[in-house]
Amino acid sequence: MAEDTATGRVAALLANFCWVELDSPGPGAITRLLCTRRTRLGKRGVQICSGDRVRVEAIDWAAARAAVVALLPRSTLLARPAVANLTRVVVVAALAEPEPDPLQLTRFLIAAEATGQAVDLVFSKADRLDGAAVAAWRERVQAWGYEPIAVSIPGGHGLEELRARLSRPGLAVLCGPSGVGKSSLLNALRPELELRIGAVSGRLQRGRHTTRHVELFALAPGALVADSPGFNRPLLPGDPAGLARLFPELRDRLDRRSCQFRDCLHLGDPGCAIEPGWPRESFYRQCLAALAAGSDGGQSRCAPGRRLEDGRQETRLDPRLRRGSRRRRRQGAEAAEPLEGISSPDREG
Ligand SMILES: Nc1nc2c(ncn2[C@@H]2O[C@H](COP(=O)(O)OP(=O)(O)OP(=O)(O)O)[C@@H](O)[C@H]2O)c(=O)[nH]1
Ligand SMILES: [Mg+2]
Ligand SMILES: [Zn+2]
Repeated sequence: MAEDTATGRVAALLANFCWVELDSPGPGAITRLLCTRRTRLGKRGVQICSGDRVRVEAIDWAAARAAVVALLPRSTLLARPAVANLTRVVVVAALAEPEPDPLQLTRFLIAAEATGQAVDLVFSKADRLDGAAVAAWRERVQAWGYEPIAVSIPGGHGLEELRARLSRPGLAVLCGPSGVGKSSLLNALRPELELRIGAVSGRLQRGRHTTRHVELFALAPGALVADSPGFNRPLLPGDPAGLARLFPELRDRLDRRSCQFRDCLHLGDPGCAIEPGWPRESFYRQCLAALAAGSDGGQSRCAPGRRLEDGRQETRLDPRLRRGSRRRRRQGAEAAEPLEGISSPDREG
């Protein structure tokens, strides 16, 4: 490989810059480069996400800087938090502070299932409820098709089980509302990370949006974990007919028996394989209604990147976009122009 080009993985996105973790160390054992980038790669509108594999050029090894020039093909994509090439989604819900909201939790799980990757459910702050209440939540989500890991950081419960799950090769993404303890979990698993955490506050005991961008960390050889900013309302995937298959408890039944009509929405129609009265039925109906009302589009701002999967080709960056302006370069990595593209939605409530 020529000296001024290399490949690596986007470990974190700042406003106009990203950190790229190199596939193999460069001169001086450099493993990370601070790279200029634009939120869109070239005219096709492809946006870089954390987790993306990229090619960098114009490397200044002494300054550990370079420019991202191409996006390598993606295998998977989570729309929000925007993470590419993930292999596992870990949905984190607190058992208290903030109290679990089963409809919101269902939306997080739907978004996770839509990636087609492994999905785990973690109940955090198990120390805040008594054993019977924790068991009640466990049974509730078992009926949804999930075997949750209940974790208490003060008591150390569940942490080793979580570590084992996250140490499998691949890229796992922690996601969930603000204040549920995602960064705290990573600190408990790897104290030297010293990630910023924030107290919950207010009547609803909401978090304070402490984590501001997605960042990848190594937990074991070949095992990366992404911390992400909390948010409240994941979008639903756009296709109403596909929604049922994102509920594991329905998917199992639909695998065994099919409905009389191929486009069945499982709302009590004749010949439907799904018996009415299942535990998450009202959430399913609310999600369908939201899709029908058009209040949910599910279209990821990162979605154009999917096109790469067909082409299996690098997407070259328009040369005019390779470098930020001189003004921005002088300002340094943190003080860039207002957030655009995929960085901004993660900052909403
Ligand atoms: N009692 C208790 N508190 C916890 C536990 N885990 C985290 N917390 C507290 O929950 C609060 C929020 O923790 P964070 O780790 O900042 O939450 P987060 O999910 O990363 O939040 P955002 O970055 O805003 O998305 C902090 O006050 C933590 O101390 C736990 O197991 N038990
Ligand atoms: Mg956090
Ligand atoms: Zn049906």
